[in-house]
Amino acid sequence: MSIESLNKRFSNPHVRFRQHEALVMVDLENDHGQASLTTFGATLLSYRPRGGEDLLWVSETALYDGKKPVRGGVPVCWPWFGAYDPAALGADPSDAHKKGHGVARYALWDVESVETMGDATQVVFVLRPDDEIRKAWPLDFVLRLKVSLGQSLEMTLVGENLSDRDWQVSEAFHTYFSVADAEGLVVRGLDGTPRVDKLAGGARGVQAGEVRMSTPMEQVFLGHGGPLVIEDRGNGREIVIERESSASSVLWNPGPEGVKAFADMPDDQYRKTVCVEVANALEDAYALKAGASHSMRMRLSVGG
Ligand code: TA6
Repeated sequence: MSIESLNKRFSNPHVRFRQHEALVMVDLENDHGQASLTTFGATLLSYRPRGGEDLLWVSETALYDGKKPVRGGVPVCWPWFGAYDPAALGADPSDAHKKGHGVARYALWDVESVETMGDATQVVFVLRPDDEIRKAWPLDFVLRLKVSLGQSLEMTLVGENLSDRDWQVSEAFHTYFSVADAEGLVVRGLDGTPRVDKLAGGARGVQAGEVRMSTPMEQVFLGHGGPLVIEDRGNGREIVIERESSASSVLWNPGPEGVKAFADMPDDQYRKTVCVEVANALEDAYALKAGASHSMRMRLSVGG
């Protein structure tokens, strides 16, 4: 659908569609702030609470070609997180190995609705499998992402299994937060939580005290669903992450060497972002029964 038709069909004083290179962007603005998304991957790329700075980081060298996910914002990882694992997932796709973090972030989603709900503005994106997706994931589904700009920014991912078999879902909001300095950044809320250190060969342990980020870092925290707080002191703010139906948190930063492997991330940018991901990963993956649905919710806001 053309930009003109989208603006006509989903006409709302707080929502505007526009083209950016190959991508359709959706801009939201109301008394609570501003947000921008693209229909490619249904990726949130910007969230600025009124009077504040952006909570999200997007790479200056990100691609907007509709082929590769935009590096930054909130990529949606579904129905698997990380590398494809046929043993866990049960399907036998031919080219799934090309698609880390699932099919959703590579797909063009449709806009299903745009609504004003009280003082919030909500956009719902919907994804149904096409031939391209079926090559990587042959089982039928419908996936919705509801994004609401209100007092906070709320994202709800609802996956429905329309096939006749059960399958395993792992998933994440793979959020790239914008921070003054990733090195030594404190993330609260994970004290006492079991964790897996991917950079230490999957070594298991239990987090003692608050997390102090190092660069690089890649850890998965399991079996807890409490809020997380990023102490972004250099920017004079705390970023608060609340969630529902998410039992894992993934903390990731590529570090000074790892960043060199990312063509769409300038080498000096690794200190400017951390991924703090609301997820269901590893043993927190769950069975999505035939005919059933599941929603995972994340709420972002800024505190003191
Ligand atoms: O969530 C952490 C992670 O899985 C890392 O292993 C990492 O390389 C990253 O996400 C980015 O993945 P991508 O496929 O977007 O390049």
